[in-house]
Amino acid sequence: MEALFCIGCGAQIQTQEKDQAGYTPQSALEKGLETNEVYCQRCFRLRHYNEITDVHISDDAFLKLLHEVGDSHALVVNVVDIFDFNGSVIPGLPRFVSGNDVLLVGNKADILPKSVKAAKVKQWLKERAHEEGLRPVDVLLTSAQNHYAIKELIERIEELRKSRDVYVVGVTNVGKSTLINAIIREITGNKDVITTSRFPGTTLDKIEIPLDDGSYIFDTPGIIHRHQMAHYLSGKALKYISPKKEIKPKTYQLNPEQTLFLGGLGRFDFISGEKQGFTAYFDNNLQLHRTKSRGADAFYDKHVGGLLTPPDKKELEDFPQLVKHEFTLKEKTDVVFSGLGWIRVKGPARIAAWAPQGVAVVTRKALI
Ligand SMILES: Nc1nc2c(ncn2[C@@H]2O[C@H](COP(=O)(O)OP(=O)(O)OP(=O)(O)O)[C@@H](O)[C@H]2O)c(=O)[nH]1
Ligand SMILES: [Mg+2]
Repeated sequence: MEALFCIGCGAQIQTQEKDQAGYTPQSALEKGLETNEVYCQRCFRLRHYNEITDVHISDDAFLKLLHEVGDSHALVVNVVDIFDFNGSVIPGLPRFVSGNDVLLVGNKADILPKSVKAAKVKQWLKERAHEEGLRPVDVLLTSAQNHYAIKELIERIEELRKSRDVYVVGVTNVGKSTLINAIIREITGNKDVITTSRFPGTTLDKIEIPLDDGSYIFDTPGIIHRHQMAHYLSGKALKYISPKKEIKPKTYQLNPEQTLFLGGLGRFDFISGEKQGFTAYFDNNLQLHRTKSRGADAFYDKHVGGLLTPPDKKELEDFPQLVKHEFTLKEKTDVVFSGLGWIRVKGPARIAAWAPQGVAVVTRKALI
C-alpha cells in the first residue's frame, strides 16, 4: 500500500503503534479513505476534544527540514508572533534559506493594542529581522485567527514565488497552520483542514498543499524553544500565554522597592529610580499583583498556586523556580518575559525581572 499521511498534522498514517505519531485505528482509517480525509487519532482528539497526546518530535527532523528548504528553489514565508518576536526567531535561518527570498509575516496582529500603527510595527519587525541577519524582501502583518490581510498575503505570495514552491516556516505556536487554513479557506472555501491548537508541537511533519500550477505550499512543524514559557506549562495555563483578543495595556505607577507579580509566572521589581509609570502588556486574564519588594519572596512562596495563579496547585509540581535577571535601563525599553508578554519601562531605572528557570528575559527597544 502507498504511504498515507494525516492531513491534520502531516504524520505518516500507521495502525500498529498506539503511542506513536500517525496512529489511526483500522476502522477509522477505512472510514477516512471513503471520504478521502484521513486524520490520525491524535488530530481527532485535538480537533474534537482539545486534548493533546504527547508524541516525540526531535529537533533533528526540524533541522532536516531546514536543509531541505536550503536545497530547494522556493519562496520562504517566515511567520513570527508579533507578541513574542524573540521567541519566534529560528537560530541560523539566514544561513539555511541561502539564496531563497524570505517574506516575513508578523502574525497575531489582532492582539496588539489598536493604538499601535501597523507601519510602525512593520518597521520595527524589519529592524529586528536585520539584527538577526535576515533580509526579508517584504514584511506583512496578518491575523490568521481573524482572517485579516489574508487576501493581501495571497497576492504577495503569488507575486514573489514566481511559480516556485512555498515553505511556511516558524517556531511552534506562531500560527503557521492557522494561516495556511485561512489561505485555503480564502481560495477554496474549505474550513480548518489542518489541525491547529494552543499546544506547542501540533504539526508533526511537512504537509503539502497543491497549488494550481503543480507547485506546493508546505506547512512545516515548528521548533520548540526551551526558553519559551510554553515549554514549561500544561493545558490550562497555556491559555494565559496565547491571547485571543486585543491586549489592554495596564499602567502601574510604582515607587522604588515595589514589586508586580505576573500571576505566579513571573515577577517584576522596581529597584531604584524616580517614581514612574510601568506599562504591562500581558493576556487580559493574567492577574497582576502589586506588593512591597521586601517580603515578596515569602509572599510568593505562600501564595503561588493560589492567589498567584497560573500555575495552579497541580501544575506547580513541575513548575521551575523563578530566577532573577537585573537590568539598568537608561531609556524607553521593553522588558520581555519570553512568550508571556512585556513591561515597558520609561527609565532611567534599575529593575529585576524574574522568570521561571530556563525562560529567557530580554530587553529591546520599546515597540510602543
Ligand atoms: N490571537 C491570535 N491567535 C492566533 C492567530 N493565529 C494562530 N493563533 C493561535 O495560536 C495557536 C497556535 O496556532 P497554530 O496554527 O497551531 O501554530 P503553528 O505555528 O502551526 O504551531 P506548530 O504546528 O506547533 O508549529 C493557536 O491557539 C491559534 O489559535 C492569530 O492571528 N491571532
Ligand atoms: Mg502547525
